[in-house]
Amino acid sequence: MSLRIHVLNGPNLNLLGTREPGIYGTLTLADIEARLVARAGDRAAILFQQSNHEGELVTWIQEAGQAGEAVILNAGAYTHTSIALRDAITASRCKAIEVHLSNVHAREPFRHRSHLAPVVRGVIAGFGVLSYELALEALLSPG
Ligand code: CA2
Repeated sequence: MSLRIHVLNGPNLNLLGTREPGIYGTLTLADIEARLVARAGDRAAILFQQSNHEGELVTWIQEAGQAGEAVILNAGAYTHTSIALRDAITASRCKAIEVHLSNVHAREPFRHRSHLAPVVRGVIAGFGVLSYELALEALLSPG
């Protein structure tokens, strides 16, 4: 299996499945990883990580970009605040898709702005774990 896809998760997503099920559902991050690994099958290796630290996410994006490998990125609240993550995507020429479990546009106004959206391939939001799976399919689609 030669294709490697990094799935990077930002702050507080380690709490998934334990709180706020009305917004984020009942699946844990480990459940999401298992769904992606199963869906990818032998089409790609899924490298799944979570960090509460902005700089660690920057480093992982740089590493993926330098390796020419794609990223599915749920940057959590950093989506709405982080110029550093945006610069990392741009500078490393990382092929990234931004995903969100919730429909951020149906929520508070501060969640409507993404610093990442202008520099990623696309944005998928509002479909729970399916947001990640749709991003995976987009990366695996030819053309
Ligand atoms: O909908 C998404 O995936 C978000 O990226 C989730 C972030 C939020 O800041 C974004 O606006 C949208 C929050 C992740 C925190 O996840 C929690 C999970 C369980 C309990 C509390 C927080």
